[in-house]
Parts: sequence; structure tokens; C-alpha cells
Amino acid sequence: MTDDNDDPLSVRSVHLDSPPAARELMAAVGVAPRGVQIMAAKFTSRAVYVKDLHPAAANIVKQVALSSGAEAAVHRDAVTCRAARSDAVLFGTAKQLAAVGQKLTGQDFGLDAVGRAISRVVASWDAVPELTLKGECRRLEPPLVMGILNVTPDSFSDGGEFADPAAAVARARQLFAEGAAVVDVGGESTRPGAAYVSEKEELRRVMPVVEAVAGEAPVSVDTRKAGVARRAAEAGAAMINDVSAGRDEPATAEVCAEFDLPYVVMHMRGTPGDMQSDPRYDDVVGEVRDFLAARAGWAKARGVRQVIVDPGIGFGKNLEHNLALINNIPALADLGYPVMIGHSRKSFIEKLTGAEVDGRLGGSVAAALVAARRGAHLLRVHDVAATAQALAVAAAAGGR
Ligand code: HH2
Repeated sequence: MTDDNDDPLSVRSVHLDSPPAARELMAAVGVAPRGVQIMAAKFTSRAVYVKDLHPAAANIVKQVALSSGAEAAVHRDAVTCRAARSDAVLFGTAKQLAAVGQKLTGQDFGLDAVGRAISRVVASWDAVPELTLKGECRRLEPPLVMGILNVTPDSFSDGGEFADPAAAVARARQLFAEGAAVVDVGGESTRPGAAYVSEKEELRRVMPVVEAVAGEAPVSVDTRKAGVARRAAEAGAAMINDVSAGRDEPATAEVCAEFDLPYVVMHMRGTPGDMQSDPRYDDVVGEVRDFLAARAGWAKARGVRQVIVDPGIGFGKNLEHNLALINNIPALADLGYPVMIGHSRKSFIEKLTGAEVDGRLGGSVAAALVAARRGAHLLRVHDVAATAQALAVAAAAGGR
């Protein structure tokens, strides 16, 4: 990034669970130990992270924050300009941080764009997105549950179970009865190493379910193919879920624009064939966020009205990456699109607990609750009844 920083993606929300989490983040930014001690006293759970500032800009951010009653933790050598660049963590109430954003807007050293980005990020904290599904507008807090229905022989968890169309249709109806707001029908496994499925075969698998159920309730189709998306839309599908985010077949977004369907764009590193071979990121949250912002913008430019973003848990990510993404959902939600999380029964639960695929209910429900707390708007799960029950109890007992 240059000094005339015009990249608003350098500013993002962070959620800090506790004062130690705040201290750890400040230490990573390069704050002096004494400064960490003083500023930890101003701990707030929601903070704004600004990446890669010129030291002059970092000093202005610090002054503006202090004059607004907020705090900005910057690198210890930003003040002497010995640090070439500094990140900043801004602590304060939403009101104080909104004032910081406003005061920075119009300033030099690239701070105009940073100020506008801070204002946008802070404004997103209180916004609850909505989603129109089959003509019905749904508020996404608490999150909607999306039931998974794989009509494949080889999906990692339910492969082969619902290959028979009658069994698949019955399962879809059961998922709705258990509390799913939408059921995601997939005819191609995207598990690591999965083989490509032809369009003809994918249509043969998914269309009987879409044709039987889409008239009754909202059906999503999990497909990377524009031809499948089109046939599903013609048969009344309510949403398209594209794990390639339109990179495989850009025309998928055009189908969503034409039929005014919500379109899920998901982050994946590599392809299902190679994605799990030693994935690496410098900044997994920042890189996934930048990708989703770009793909959502791309879909919007093609006329899609409702875009949903998904960090793609398990798609080219190791355990640490998956946990960082779940913990940093606020940094994805502040892009202004509903956030979907698909954590259900995935192997990060095995890495944490040793559980085999059919024994991951507890881990899946726990991840759903954490994701809901962090602000996820749609949870894509196999176990709808257990997830819906846990969300209802968590919302009643502890909010959201
Ligand atoms: N995960 C899978 C498939 N589709 N779509 C979105 N948006 N997000 C996800 O995390 C996601 C997804 C993989 O899970 P599953 O469908 O259970 O398995 P398989 O791909 O083996 O059919």
C-alpha cells in the first residue's frame, strides 16, 4: 500500500474476547509493554484494526483517537518515525470511533480513505442484514439455519444416504420441519480430492429434489455450474450457492441476476483436488476478506441484488486458519453482506477432539454457537434440529 492509501480494505473490525486478547493483539502491532498496560484498561470487545499506516498517519490517528475519547494502539516506534509502517488498533465506543472516522475523513497521508472506511465499519456494527427468500424478507438475527442435503454418492458425511430421489425429498421435508429456513441441495461433492461431476449427472441428481420441494419451501442449489443454476432457477430454486464464487463459470452470477436469486460466493484456495496441500497465508483473515469483497463486488456489478459471503471453512485452510476465520467473523460481516458459515462436521473438529465424522455433533453445535455470537447470518449444517435448539436456548439465555 502507498502513502496515499485509498484502499478501504485496510480497515476491519476485530472481536476481542478478553483483556488478554487485547494485550496479545497490541503486542503483535509492536506497542511498548508499558503502553499495552495503559491501553488495556480501555479494553472494548469490538475494535477497529487499521493495517499498514505511514508513521505520520499513525501519529495523527493516535491524536485524533485520544481527542475523541478513544484510544489507538500503534507501534512503539511510530512516534519517532523509526518504524517504516505501523498497524493500529482503535479501542472505544461505537460513538467515539464514529467520531474518529469523521475527523480523519479529509485528512492527508491517505487518511481520508481510512476515515471513511472506519465510519463504514463502525456503522455496520448495528446493522442487521435482511435476506429475501422466495419473496419473504427475513431478518438475519438470530442466524438462519441452512440444512445440508447431499444427493451424491461420495460426500464426506452424508454421501450415498440420499442418492435415491424419494429418500432425498423426504430428507428435505424433514430438514424444514426441524427448523431449516432453507435447504441446500448438492449434486457434486467438494470434499478434498473429490472428482469432477458432469453437468448431466449433476442435473440428474439434484433436479428431482428441486422439482419436488422448491414450490413448497426455499431450496438452495450448491453448484459451480451455470447450466445447473439455470435449470434449478427455472424449477423455482430460491438461492444459488457457488463454492467457486463465479470463477469456474461466471455465467452463474448472471443466472442469479436474471432470476433475482441470492448468490453465495465462497472463498476457496486452489481446487477441491489440491486445496488441502499445505495451505499458507500471510494474513488469512485479511486475504479471505479481500477475496470476498472482490467477488461480491464482481457479482453486484453483474446485477446480483443479494450477495452472501462465506469464508469457506476447510477449503484450503488448516486448523489455525479455520479457527481464525470463525473467530473473526466481525471482519467479514463489516463488508456489509450477510455472512454464511459452513463448519458442520468438518475435519477441524477432528483435529481438535479426535472425533470421527459421525461423532462431531457436539463440536458442530459449539462452532455454530460461536459463529452466531460473532455475527454469522446463515449457518450451513447437517444437524438442523440440534443446531436450531442450541441457537434458541443460547439466544434466550445469553443473547444471540
Ligand atoms: N461446504 C461444503 C459444500 N458446500 N458451501 C458453502 N457456501 N460453504 C461451505 O462451507 C460448504 C459449501 C462441504 O460440505 P458438504 O456439503 O457437507 O460435503 P461435500 O462437499 O463432500 O458434499
